[in-house]
Amino acid sequence: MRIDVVSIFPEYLAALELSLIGRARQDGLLDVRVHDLREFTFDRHRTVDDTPYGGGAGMVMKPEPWALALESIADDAAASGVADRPTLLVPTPSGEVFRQATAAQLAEQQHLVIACGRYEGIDERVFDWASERFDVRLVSLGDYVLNGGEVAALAMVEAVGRLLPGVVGNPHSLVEESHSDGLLEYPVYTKPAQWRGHEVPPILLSGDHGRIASWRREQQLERTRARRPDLLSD
Ligand code: 6GU
Repeated sequence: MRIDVVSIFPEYLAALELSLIGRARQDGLLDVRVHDLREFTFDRHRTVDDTPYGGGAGMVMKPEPWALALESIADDAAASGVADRPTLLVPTPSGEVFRQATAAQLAEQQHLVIACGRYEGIDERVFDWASERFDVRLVSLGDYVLNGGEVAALAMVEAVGRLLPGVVGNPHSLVEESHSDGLLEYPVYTKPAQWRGHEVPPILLSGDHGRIASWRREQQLERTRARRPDLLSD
């Protein structure tokens, strides 16, 4: 899979060189390219923002640098033989919520482009224009506000990247984790069995795999009821 990320803070994305995703890139499983939006400006101050039409607080990202950046990425991908229509992901608190199912859908794509906005957002016309060449999806991490799309881009690349074949060493760990079956994960324990006056639930030491499996399922349901009842009702 190829993922291009466009940002005015490309250094923010340096974390994608670490850990599982960094390894996947080294192994050639994931081709991540980070671009500086300011490379697509031509004035002395490399301006990417301007005041909003209609008034109001803050600044809006100008459309032309985005068009030039996205065009150059789409042209390059087409020239390097990426056949599929790319998906343009736009992290924004006004998007649809990014869920495990979203990550799973995106993991099927050949090419993702993530447009990290700052300030009050990107001129809306960029999304209309881009829909000719991209499947455009505005996506939010949840109901709170971040200062820009970079932290969300990190989350999305990690959530999608770990679903690609070969990225997670033991693919079984993808099956038994929170949200993979619509429930929260069961609690886990390791040695020692007694620790600072707290003990491991004895059933886990019983060796009875059938009873352990049903205990874990009960724990999943109980936690989901307590912490995320919304997952059970919809
Ligand atoms: Cl995706 N972007 C921003 N800027 N804020 C957010 C978010 C995304 N998701 C939650 N808050």
